[in-house]
Amino acid sequence: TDSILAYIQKASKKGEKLLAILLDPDKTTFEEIPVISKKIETLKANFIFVGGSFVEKGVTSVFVKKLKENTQIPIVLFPGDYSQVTNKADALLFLSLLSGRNPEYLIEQQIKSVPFLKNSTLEIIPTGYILIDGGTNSSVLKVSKTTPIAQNNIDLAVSTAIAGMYKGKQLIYLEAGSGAKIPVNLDLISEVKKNITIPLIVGGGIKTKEQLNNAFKYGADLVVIGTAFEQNNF
Ligand code: 1GP
Repeated sequence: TDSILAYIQKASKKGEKLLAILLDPDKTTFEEIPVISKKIETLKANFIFVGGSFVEKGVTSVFVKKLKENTQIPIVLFPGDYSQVTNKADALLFLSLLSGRNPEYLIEQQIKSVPFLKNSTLEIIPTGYILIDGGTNSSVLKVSKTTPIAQNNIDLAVSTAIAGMYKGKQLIYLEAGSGAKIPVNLDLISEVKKNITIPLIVGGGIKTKEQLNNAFKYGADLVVIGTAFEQNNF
């Protein structure tokens, strides 16, 4: 079978759009997992992303194990911290916060994950993570202590994405922050998409079907929905 990355690359080439539901183990109880898994299957989501900014050590691995008992949908780790990495998942977005200038999230966290990863079978996907100002002081901003790129600074967003591609990232993730008031603006999505040849993930603050379809239409290959799913809007 295809790796997760190959699957995303193929879909992107064919113009097939992918959906990921983000679950934060900090906000979801183990008891809810069976019902939530059913709901995600009904939505025909392609992936379940698992991660959060404040997840306690050890919780993610139990959480993913329980998810695996309830669904076959591939599980991709989207960790806020290296301590969330677990072998129980299928793949790991190996994130570098390219919009930020905090070495902790450019290289330190990545180094800390290596003693675990070098003995693991997880698929590791180099991902350039770019924060766009979503109009809220999101957890990513608080935790990373970085400044997001302004929604109208399309040139900077594009150059950051291209630099990420040149650095060897296999995916670019445009993030407005979980619970963002303003999702990534559509022109920014389309300009970034036009300028990269690797698949594009978009997430943060997408609350309606219309916003989802627009993100796809303007160039997102994969859209991530967390908060709106938790609030039963999807
Ligand atoms: C956050 O992009 C994801 O990392 C999803 O954001 O919770 O706003 O859907 P939401």
